[in-house]
Amino acid sequence: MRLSRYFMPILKENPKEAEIVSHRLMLRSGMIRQQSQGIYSWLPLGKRVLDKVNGIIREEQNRAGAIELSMPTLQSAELWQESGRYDAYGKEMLRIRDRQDRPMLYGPTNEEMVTDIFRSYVKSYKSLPLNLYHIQLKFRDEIRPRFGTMRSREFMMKDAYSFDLTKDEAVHSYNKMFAAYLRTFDRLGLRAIPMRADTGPIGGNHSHEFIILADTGESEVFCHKSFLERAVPPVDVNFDDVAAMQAIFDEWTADYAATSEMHDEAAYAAMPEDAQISARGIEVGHIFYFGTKYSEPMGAKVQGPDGKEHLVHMGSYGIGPTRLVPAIIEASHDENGIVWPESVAPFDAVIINMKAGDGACDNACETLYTSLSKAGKDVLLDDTDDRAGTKFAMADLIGIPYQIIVGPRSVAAGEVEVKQRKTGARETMTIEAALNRFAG
Ligand code: P5A
Repeated sequence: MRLSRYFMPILKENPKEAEIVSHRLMLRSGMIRQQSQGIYSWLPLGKRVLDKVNGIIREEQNRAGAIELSMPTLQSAELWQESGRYDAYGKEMLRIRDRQDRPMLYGPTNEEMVTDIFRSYVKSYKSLPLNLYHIQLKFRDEIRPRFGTMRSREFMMKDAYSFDLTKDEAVHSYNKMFAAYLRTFDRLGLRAIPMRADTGPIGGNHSHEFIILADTGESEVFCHKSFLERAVPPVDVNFDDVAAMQAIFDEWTADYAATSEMHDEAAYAAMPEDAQISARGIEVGHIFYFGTKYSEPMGAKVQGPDGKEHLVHMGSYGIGPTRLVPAIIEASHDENGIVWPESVAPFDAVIINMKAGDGACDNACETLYTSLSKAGKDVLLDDTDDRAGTKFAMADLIGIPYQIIVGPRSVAAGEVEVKQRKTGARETMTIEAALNRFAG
């Protein structure tokens, strides 16, 4: 992408409405724009990051055996009347009427709709286990939307729904998602801690929130410090191995970790004092097992091996991508701007032309840009005629992991300078060496 032809509206001033650093940096770097209270456009730079986050979520869901589909944002009220949640959900649900005066709603979640899909097609235990997910916008008319996309009214969710014949099998499905979440957050460069949590309007009595520790987090949380060091499941972990999945769950739930709603002061106090962490956290994921809460009122049954009809046992599993992006920034920034983990960076590298219009600089930039693009890398070429200082500040602000700096003096020697955003480390190398380093 050539910056001169890109759309990245950088703000020079600090936006006044932003109370936390991630919100400020997302606005300043032109990632998002508020359209009305709690409703945001994702501008091109932000959209790139969001897509990378969703890509990682998708890969890990697929690896764990979940299957992607796409359900609509608008839902008919009828389904929610069947489950009994239409009245129970309260003011957070945006209720709409269509031209025939039929009650509709903008989905805050999809348990009812996916249960309807399931009951329409699946009739036998032989089709189980089944886990269906989508990555789709949701709407919740939050009382206090704030901190940009951290708590918005329209937001994106990856929501997965599992269906099993028995409770034991449903527990295995839950454990699979639990392990997939550990891998997902790790790949996003985050340390997420699973904590016992309240189930709220989704229901059931077995649930875990995945929490990132951050001073600006909205939840009050308590946990053992062992979570900060624990290794996540490896890429080749076998999701079909029931015992292995249970062992991962057991290992990650052995030590104390709970949100304030589930906090047990006595259990917390029983831990050695130097192991206690009492902090604030951001909830980036939440998983639930709720048994037959939806299958029963909605009649989602399958024929079992005994020839009889059985209500299916269900769970649902949410991750908030539009919350994860600011959560990653909260965890990874410095005084100059964002420091993206490589896995979600909007571009792998930015080539900074220090003297646009200078033949040798332009040529070197073109060579680097074309070769790296051909190698499948996402590169941004700063080909504008801004001052060098402005270009460096912009590159730092938007947090691209590597800056390849092309200036007249180094180019005359056939060299460029490479700066790592995270450490600030600089290295001079030949253009060829830079190509080899980044094209690989
Ligand atoms: C699980 C999947 C559910 O809705 N039903 C389907 C279950 N869970 S949840 O905890 O209510 O939400 C799941 C995740 O969505 C994100 N999230 C939000 N992100 C931004 N703004 C919001 N207002 C918002 N509300 C929820 C969170 O990451 C949450 O863990």
